[in-house]
Amino acid sequence: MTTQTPTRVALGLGSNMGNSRENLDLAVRYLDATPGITVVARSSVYRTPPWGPIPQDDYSNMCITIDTVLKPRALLERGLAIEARMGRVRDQRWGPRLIDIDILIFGDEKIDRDGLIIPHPRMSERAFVLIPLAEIWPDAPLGDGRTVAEALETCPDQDGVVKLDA
Ligand code: A4P
Ligand code: MG
Repeated sequence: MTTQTPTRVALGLGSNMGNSRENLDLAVRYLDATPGITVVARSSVYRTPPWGPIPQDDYSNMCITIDTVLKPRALLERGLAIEARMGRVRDQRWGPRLIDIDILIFGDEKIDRDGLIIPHPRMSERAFVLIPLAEIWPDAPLGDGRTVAEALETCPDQDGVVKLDA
């Protein structure tokens, strides 16, 4: 019998449409219900000012760690399917969204193939990713030799990221 060793993965979740905290909860439940995925830890939820060129409402952001036997591409497909099932419509890049599921770190893999990029290329400058991730996996490798906790030391815009009550 062969057993697959699961890989530790960090996911970033964001929402700024509808009831964003319920949207985050539902996405975590769908992920945990997926065969081959076990949710290991979830961060607090943070209210975060919108990053990027498009004026929009504040986000709720959080991170989770999972153990998974899925391959990166299959995990991406699962995330996209959950986004679609929850009713996400893609129009504007960086625009408002009901739910966004980003693969931040997949073990120590580095991937840049067919539109899938891991580690997530913009995570190391984003307080709304690093602050929640540092709560649950401070030693996570960013792929540039730094850990999440180390990158957070020099990360801008941390003041706007506010932890919400549990
Ligand atoms: N894709 C490639 N690599 C990955 C990966 N590692 N994880 C592809 C997930 N997806 C990945 O994403 C476009 C495509 O990227 C996906 O179909 C997938 O095949 P998208 O979610 O449709 O588009 P997007 O999210 O608008 O683009 P992008 O570049 O992922 O945007 P970001 O960087 O995620 O920014 N402000 C706050 N405060 N909080 C936020 O969460 N999010 C964004 C979106 C903007 N401002 C924000 C937040
Ligand atoms: Mg995205």
